Amino acid sequence: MSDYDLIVRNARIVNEDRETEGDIAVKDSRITAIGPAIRGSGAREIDAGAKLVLPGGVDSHVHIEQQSGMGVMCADDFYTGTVSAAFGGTTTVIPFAAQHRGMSLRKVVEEYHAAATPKAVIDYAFHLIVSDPTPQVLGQELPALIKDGYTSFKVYMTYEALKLSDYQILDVLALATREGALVMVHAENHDIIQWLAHHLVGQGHVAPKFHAVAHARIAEAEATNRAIALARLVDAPILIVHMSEIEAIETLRQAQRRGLKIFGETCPQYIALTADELDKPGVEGAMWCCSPPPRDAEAQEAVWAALKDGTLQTFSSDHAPYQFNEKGKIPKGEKTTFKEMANGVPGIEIRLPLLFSEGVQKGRITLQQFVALTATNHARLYGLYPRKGTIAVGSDADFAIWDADKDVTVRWKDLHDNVGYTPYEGREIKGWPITVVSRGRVIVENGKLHAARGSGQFLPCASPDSSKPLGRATPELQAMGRLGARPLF
Ligand code: DUC
Ligand code: ZN
Ligand code: ZN
Repeated sequence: MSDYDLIVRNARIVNEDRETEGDIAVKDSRITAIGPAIRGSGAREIDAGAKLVLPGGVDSHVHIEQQSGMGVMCADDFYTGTVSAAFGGTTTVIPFAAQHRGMSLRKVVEEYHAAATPKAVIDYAFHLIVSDPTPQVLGQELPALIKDGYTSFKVYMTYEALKLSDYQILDVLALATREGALVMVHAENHDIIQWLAHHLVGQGHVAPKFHAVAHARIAEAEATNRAIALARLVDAPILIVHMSEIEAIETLRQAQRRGLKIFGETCPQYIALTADELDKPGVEGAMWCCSPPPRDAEAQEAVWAALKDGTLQTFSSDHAPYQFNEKGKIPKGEKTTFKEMANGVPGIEIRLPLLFSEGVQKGRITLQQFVALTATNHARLYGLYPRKGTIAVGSDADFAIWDADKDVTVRWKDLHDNVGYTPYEGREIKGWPITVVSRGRVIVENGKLHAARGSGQFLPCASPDSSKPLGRATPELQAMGRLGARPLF
């Protein structure tokens, strides 16, 4: 009879705050001991050969088996999406349960569970997308869902079918502040985009490259500033997702310097792609179309600076998988205008290797920052820490052994998603996770999957650390109170 289920020996263990050398012992899915030369035996023992062992990635922005606002279904279901994540060293995903107008959020959540339960191979939580904040949703459904472990929701400032008015966003922010949830904001000014697009299309400029023109930088900068103002009014913690743009990032940095609980996320496409990629013959550029769009080298440098100085807390994939065909990216084939293309790029598998290669190997960020940006900060912000996001006694045994010297030329045929292309085809990457462990199960080894469909578990989230203390009376709310108005929350 072994003492442990698994022992990984001779590991270089890196957490967000320190690096140690030693062994990791696992029993009943959790880490039960960490230290030099752990005594006792494991039913399975792996010699890490002094290789890096990093926390399993937590990808807190993925779209899986979701219908987009434009009605296009993702190419990845909960099986292919989570398998692809696992091969890239990610052991937890937080996809969206997306409400479309007229739907009950409770019903939406049930449907996403029905889709994920039989298929997911790694653990998952859910954010909610709130597109219809009716009195029923605000008064009953959301407070009850927060108590049940859905403690983060995304609101959109653009996309016709999803966007909320500032008034509606304030309703959602006030509720989040009161109930202990984190609101994720897609910050782009809808009218700027619509106005530019209208004039571009009117002049016949419909090719994919004009998507990047219509989704102007100033649209992101303005909406970021406005989202922060709305959050300030009610002292709500927010996270601005997929940040790509210099001025918006600087606005975020200044808000944080003022002590506001405003967080920021960026994604692989904003460090590794530029708008030039959309400039291809015909509609081919649609493969690089996402919102906000990739920008330019100067914006990439601003993103790197913000990853390094801590302005951006999370590096997520925003995996939005659409095949390059009429059911996906280009609903009207060669006739598809940039306004009709499905928005989003795949990246769930490449997220960690790309940041490792471009960030750690090239000296732009440290290994500890890499761990914080890909795992620990996600777990903290979304109420999964310390169960996820760290290699520590008592935490779930989620980690990956990395071969930091492995050279990989990215080819879609070697990835595990169902998209049919990767925007990173032909990129050279140095460093890849070679053995992946999820709750003590060795789920990826020697290029093979060893996890059954449906073996991933749902993770209810606690209220995020960021939401405490809640609802500090802001000057505006205090002024209302002084004049005799009832507290709003
Ligand atoms: N933009 C989003 O807001 N979501 C999915 C993909 C994208 O490009
Ligand atoms: Zn978005
Ligand atoms: Zn997204």
